[in-house]
Amino acid sequence: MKRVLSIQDISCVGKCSLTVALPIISAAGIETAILPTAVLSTHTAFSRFTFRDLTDDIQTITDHWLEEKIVFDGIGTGYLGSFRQIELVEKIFTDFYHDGMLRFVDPAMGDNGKLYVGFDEAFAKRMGELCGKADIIVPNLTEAAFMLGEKYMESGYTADDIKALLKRLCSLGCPVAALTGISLEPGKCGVMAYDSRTDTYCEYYSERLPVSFHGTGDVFSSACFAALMRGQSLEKALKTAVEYTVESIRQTVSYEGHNWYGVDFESAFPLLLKLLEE
Ligand code: PXL
Repeated sequence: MKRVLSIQDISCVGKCSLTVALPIISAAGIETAILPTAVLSTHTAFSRFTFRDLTDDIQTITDHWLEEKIVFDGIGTGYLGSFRQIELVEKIFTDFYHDGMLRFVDPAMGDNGKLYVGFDEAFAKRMGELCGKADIIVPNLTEAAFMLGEKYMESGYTADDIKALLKRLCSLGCPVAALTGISLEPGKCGVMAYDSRTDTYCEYYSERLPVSFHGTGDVFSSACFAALMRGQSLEKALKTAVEYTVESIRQTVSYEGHNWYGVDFESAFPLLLKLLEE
């Protein structure tokens, strides 16, 4: 069985970060070790939340793992709360690196043209440096713009605009970049990726649902990371992650009493398992 490490916060209620990554990657049949960077009562889109920083525990935990000679086939990161945490993740990438280990970075920092509460442009630039040390990154258009210090493209962009943006993302230093939340025609939404090693692009689009939910980026990145670790090609992994995310949103809206803070990714597990067999 493959073993991965997921590094991000635990938002106790809110369906994002580790409470999404752990169940999704585990359901994909992959042993999922976790390194919680902070514990929050909820994610930061709630009007109030508690926050316990675990930065000082990170290195004592990873030192123990090194002592135990624990090996990971992949390391995935999501929301990170500080410059120091980014620095510690870079050290983990170095300390645990071995040939073939996948470093997957979701620079979870913002959406819809805005950074989440607590982040600024300097932090986004620093996250860009972490992206340069990854094997694959999966920003949305907001995160890409802030990391590169560019203007956010809300709409009206072309496929060529996205292709050029993907090349600029790879110039951060990562061989592969995938941009999420791309809509090139009405009613469709998906992802386009660029592999700078082969100078090739791939893309996958599905139905664009007329709703927006928190946590969908984390659902996408967890499923994409899991699919790659299961050995799917980049192209297949994008399809798996997009279709699973869309189905999670469909499941959420099909239930009248659904919450606003996250999607029902749990109800879409049967589809995830099917997609992973393709
Ligand atoms: O979904 C990304 C995310 C993760 N963790 C925390 C967040 C958010 C988004 O707002 O607040 C704490």
